[in-house]
Amino acid sequence: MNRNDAKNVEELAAIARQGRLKVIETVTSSKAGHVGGPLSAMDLMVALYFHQMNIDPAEPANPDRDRFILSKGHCAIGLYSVLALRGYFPVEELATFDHGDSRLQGHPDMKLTPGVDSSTGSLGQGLSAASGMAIAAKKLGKDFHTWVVLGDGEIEEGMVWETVICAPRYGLDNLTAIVDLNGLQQYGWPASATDRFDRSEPMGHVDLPAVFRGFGWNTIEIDGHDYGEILAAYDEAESYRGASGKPTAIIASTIKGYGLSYTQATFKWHNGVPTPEQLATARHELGDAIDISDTDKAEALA
Ligand SMILES: Cc1ncc(C[n+]2csc(CCOP(=O)(O)OP(=O)(O)O)c2C)c(N)n1
Ligand SMILES: [Mg+2]
Repeated sequence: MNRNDAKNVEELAAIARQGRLKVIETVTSSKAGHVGGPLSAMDLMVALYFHQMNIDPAEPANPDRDRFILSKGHCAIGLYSVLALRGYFPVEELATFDHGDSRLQGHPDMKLTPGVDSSTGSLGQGLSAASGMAIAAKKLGKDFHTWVVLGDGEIEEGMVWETVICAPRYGLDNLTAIVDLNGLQQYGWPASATDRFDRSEPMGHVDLPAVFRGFGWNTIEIDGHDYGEILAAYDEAESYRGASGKPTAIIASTIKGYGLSYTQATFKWHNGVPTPEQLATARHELGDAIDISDTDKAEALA
């Protein structure tokens, strides 16, 4: 395994556009799935799978591979699109998404899908599972990094903070938590006086970097759609492994539904099924059938 497949910034951006289009096409054809969260985390996941992580799609169970956990498991179709484009299974298999007999269930299942390292979907659990993997690596003398993507609504779950508190005590500098800070969760603003409360900006009132730092984490803040910043943050997190004695938190500011005009910055596309017209708009905006092996074309589109 190695990082020989590492791509440059323009190639990564082109792959992410294709990944976003796969999300929209798949959700449209399966008539199910989430949109906003997969699109906000797409650049973060593309940079991990196509540049950062020490992985080999031909050996998804290699014990020395880097691990990835999509803790916000409702964004499964985003992960599946990245895994398919990276070669873990045929891109055509995406068409089976959320079918009863598919390997690609609505939430990730580590027993079904090549490349899925942890089953998720019940929010709040992924960081704990990841810290277990990171502890195991330390105890077994294994040389791998465990990466996790969490949602900003998800981190309202108390279990997340149990791991935030204890991971530094285990010296887990081989663990990186990436918070997809898109400012939205499942619902929006109060519709009436009897509505529950404002559910936007779940972490809007919290100084997250200061909180993670206070609990003893290395902390990095980035624009989660800027590949220069993403790659620099990943390199910094990797440089801490075996050196800092602390886990790393990357607080990534993102836009929910990023990359597509009608899904951007609205809770209304947390989930939903595009109409044929909206699918056509996505194909127009994201570029139909970009061949990611065609570097010239990818660069021209960047
Ligand atoms: C324990 C648990 N509670 C509630 C849900 C239902 N749920 C699915 S997605 C979601 C909102 C998540 O928001 P966020 O973490 O911000 O994700 P993103 O914005 O990236 O989609 C909720 C409440 C769940 N899957 N698990
Ligand atoms: Mg969110």
